[in-house]
Amino acid sequence: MSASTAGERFAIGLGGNVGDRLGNLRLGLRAVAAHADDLRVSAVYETEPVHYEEQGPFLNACCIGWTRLTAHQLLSELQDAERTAGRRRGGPRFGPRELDLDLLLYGDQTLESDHLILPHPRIPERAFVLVPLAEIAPEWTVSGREGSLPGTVRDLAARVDRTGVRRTRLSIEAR
Ligand code: PH2
Ligand code: MG
Ligand code: MG
Repeated sequence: MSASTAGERFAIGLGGNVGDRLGNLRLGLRAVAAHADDLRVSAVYETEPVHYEEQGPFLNACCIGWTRLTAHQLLSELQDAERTAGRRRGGPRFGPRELDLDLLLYGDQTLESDHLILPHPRIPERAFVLVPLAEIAPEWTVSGREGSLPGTVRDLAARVDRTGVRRTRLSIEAR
């Protein structure tokens, strides 16, 4: 599938800092791949925890692709994969997790429902999202929310503090 065929473009952030971090990211990517065409995957980064610092470092990556699922259907698949990786709800907000699959962008859709906000509200402040995403989708415009200006992923990535975000030689791409 591509821009000329049916479906919508999505961006997903993958992360985790508990258990087999790389294996869990790969599990998450396989779950996404089952519903995606033209999947592109960033490098894997090791990143210092933000928002809640009493936890170990994360592995983070991003992927983009095209899907025929709606945003809510895709979200439900992501949550299934998080559970398959062993993640259970509870624990501190922003705390340790086996696998986190965040739907970051879905076309140019903006929405705010109980379970899903698009674009993901914390994209502009998160180097662990913007640095990998800028590798694969620098031109994608993130619409401004709550009075903030829209900007491309490249522009947002250029402005964010990337301290604590290290590119690794690890890969989660299916070989
Ligand atoms: N996810 C969080 C909280 N903090 N820090 C890093 N470095 N990477 C993450 O994926 C992350 C985080 C909650 O989703
Ligand atoms: Mg998250
Ligand atoms: Mg999440």
